[in-house]
Amino acid sequence: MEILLKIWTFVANNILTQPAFFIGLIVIIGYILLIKPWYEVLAGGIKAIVGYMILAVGSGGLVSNFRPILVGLKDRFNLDAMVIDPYFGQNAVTAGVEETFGKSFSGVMWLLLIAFIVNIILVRFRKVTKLRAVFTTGHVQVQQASTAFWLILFALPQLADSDTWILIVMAVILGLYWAVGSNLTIKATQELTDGAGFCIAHQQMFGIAIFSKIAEKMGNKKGNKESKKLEDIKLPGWLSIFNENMVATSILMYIFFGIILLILGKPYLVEGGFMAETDSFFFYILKTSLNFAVYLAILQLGVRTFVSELTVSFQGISNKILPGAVPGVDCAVSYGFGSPNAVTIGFLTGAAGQFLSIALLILLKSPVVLISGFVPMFFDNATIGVYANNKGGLKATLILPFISGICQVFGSAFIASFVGMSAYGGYLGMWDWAVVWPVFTVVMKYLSYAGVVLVVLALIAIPQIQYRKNKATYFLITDDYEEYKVRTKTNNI
Ligand code: ASC
Repeated sequence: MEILLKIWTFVANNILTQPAFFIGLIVIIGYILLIKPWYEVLAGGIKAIVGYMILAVGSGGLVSNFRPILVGLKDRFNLDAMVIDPYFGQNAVTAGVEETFGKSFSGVMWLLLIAFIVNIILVRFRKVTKLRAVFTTGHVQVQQASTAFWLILFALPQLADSDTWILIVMAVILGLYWAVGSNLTIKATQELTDGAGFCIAHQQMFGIAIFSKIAEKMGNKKGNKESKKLEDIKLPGWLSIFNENMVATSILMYIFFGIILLILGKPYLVEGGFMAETDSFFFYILKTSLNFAVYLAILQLGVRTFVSELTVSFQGISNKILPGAVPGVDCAVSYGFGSPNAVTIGFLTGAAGQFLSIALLILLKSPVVLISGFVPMFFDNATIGVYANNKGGLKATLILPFISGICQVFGSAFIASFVGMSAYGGYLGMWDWAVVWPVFTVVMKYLSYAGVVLVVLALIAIPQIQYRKNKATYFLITDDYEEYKVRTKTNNI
């Protein structure tokens, strides 16, 4: 037993929570199952791992450059505010969970093991469960596990007495959330990527599903010129420079971060060690904001490097061991598809929604004030922007991430103060955790174990409802996307 746990801990630490190696392993297994020659297995594995690592350089660069700038606003205005961001959320759990509940969560590795097995079993029995997605983004699962630990203990404090019971309740609810959430993103992602064969396993899965549905309704209005997709809009004259993503992103980010950096002011930035006294403020702003376009380009290169390997190799897994399964990957993978300008616009309108909501919190003298974190502001809203554009064009890309930003702020302010996390400076803040999990928490708080049963039943019911609404094409969309396209066009399902 001891040795098994050691092996598992090693695998979980080095592979399961490291998406690059997890995806690499999946690609290698997939190619082996497809009986490819060894050198193709090796080459595919390397491209998958390096590609994912490139993506991580891009997303990590964005986070490390821009997170301190946004958080700087809190210090600059001496706000007693919590930050909505996974990093601050995790710190808040570490800082406060022991004090609040008298215990901390040490069972993360067990949770990942059980949840992973549950996920595989649910997909293996897809005929019954209607679930098709395997979660591969372990780093967000760890973040979610610590937040869920707090939320569930808050709702059911009696669970604190038993490590086994808390583990079981968490594994069931989280495992289902992962399987059901990623499954919910399959249709929109297949349609975005023209059948690339993956879906999203991240922190805004319900958000993607809900906003894609709304965008579809917005885009469907016949003769609605504004619902043109961004990639089909060709701006005239000098505005045509915005047709090119790198130029558009650079200019827009220069304005956006330029304003924030001007608000922070040179003295603050010098004192904080961001820049030297002798540096030119103008060039500092220029360099910082252009870095955004640089990291975005790196991120997209990473996606291009590994996605085709994953698509091809996963056929080995879905043909041989897990029929009809699709891998769930990081939301940033979607930035390699559709219009790259949707990434930028989604981020900016999401930011506008967040800033407006924060201003309202301050004006209304809310007992909790929060400040935007970069990860929810960018990764949620850019993702929602990409999906919104694909279904509803420009109008949806402008409106839906804006609404998402509002949900993130008010939802997080509510739940973090309700459960007492705001006192410890942070909350996860991603869309599902600002909207869906607060609902789970309230239901469980007021109905206790009956609430747990209700949440579980609701989660189980979601794929069943999806299936019943589209029986003819539900499995076809992953099994044979070309055939799906033919059928949905001709039958107009
Ligand atoms: C998160 C998180 C990150 C990013 C990354 C996006 O939720 O913790 O580091 O999103 O996964 O690519």
